[in-house]
Amino acid sequence: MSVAAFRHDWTRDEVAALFALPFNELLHRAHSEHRAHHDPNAVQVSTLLSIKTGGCPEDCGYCPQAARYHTGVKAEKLMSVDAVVARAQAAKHAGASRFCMGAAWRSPKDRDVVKVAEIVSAVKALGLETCATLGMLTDTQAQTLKHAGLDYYNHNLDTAPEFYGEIIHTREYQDRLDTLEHIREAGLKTCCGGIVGMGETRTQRAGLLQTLANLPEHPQSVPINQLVQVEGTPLHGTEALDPFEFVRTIAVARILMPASMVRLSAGRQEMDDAVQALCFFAGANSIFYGEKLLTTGNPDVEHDRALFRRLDLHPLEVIEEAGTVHADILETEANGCGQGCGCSAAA
Ligand code: SAM
Ligand code: DTB
Ligand code: SF4
Repeated sequence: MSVAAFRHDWTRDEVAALFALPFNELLHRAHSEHRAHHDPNAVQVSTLLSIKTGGCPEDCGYCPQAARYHTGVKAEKLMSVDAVVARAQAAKHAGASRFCMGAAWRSPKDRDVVKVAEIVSAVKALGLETCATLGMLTDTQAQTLKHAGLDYYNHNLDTAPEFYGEIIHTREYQDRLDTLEHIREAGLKTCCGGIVGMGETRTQRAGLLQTLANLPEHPQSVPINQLVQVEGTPLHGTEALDPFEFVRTIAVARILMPASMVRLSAGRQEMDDAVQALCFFAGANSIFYGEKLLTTGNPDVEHDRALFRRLDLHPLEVIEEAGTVHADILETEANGCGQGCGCSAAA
């Protein structure tokens, strides 16, 4: 099916009906969709870096970087180009193909965007895909980042429209939709998803996925985060989501947005390996790799390498415009010669 033929007119009832399928039926449908559009054994690997940490004026109820909550996160200024490049180089060496840079801004000033554009160009020159998440952008800011070589912009809708006002009071859902439009119009690829486990109902989880699937284009990348509960944030202490409900959310995202990369995003450190395996079967094909997300923990690199080996997964290779392919260091170090045969010969 061509991308143009994908549906953008899902009703809430239709999405809710997918959530309500018997678990095995849902996973069968999601996995079949997954296989039709993706290599079921390939997982795209991104590394995150917080390039400007904490001190954010927004009040997102989940976020440890909001200045108003006492979470122990120390506010730090925007990192220098050299410092970010050193971290990007290390991420590439460890096997990441995409480098995602996050900043705790409500919306960057034009002079901030100029500095981030310089960082983006330097990271791109390493041969990595680039992604940034800096808050709300104007149309011209989005264009500046595109010209600098930015591939993806991450801007999450986070939850269903009707639940948004219970989690965030300092901006509107429409503000997010407006930035997403600026991103698309600038020709950037969209990375847009949300968080589950914030006390929302299943209907509201369906509402998030319905909104994402009904955007004018499916986001090329759809991060599904499980709430990382941080002491000091209003959502700390929220009742944990049943892990199978998280798997269902991944499966429904895969069915609604068949060609998108669905990222098993924040929350993996708190998740069993078996649940992660179910997520990969249900259609997740992207992860954050590296010990840290922005301010909270992620599984350590050795653990993820072992998980890839145990599940026979391999990192997705990225064909660059110039025609070169990223060195598959994750696989090389895990499997010896890099041919995926599991031998112990050096590469
Ligand atoms: N300030 C920018 C913004 O809000 O768009 C960019 C950074 S913000 C930290 C990026 C995303 O991280 C949020 O949209 C949210 O989806 C996710 N996030 C933040 N805190 C989280 C948490 N505790 N658990 C899961 N996801 C979280
Ligand atoms: C996304 O959807 N999840 C990432 C990334 N995009 C920027 C962020 C997760 C943050 C988890 C909390 C933290 O580490 O501060
Ligand atoms: Fe600020 Fe982004 Fe955190 Fe909200 S999610 S408080 S906008 S850093």
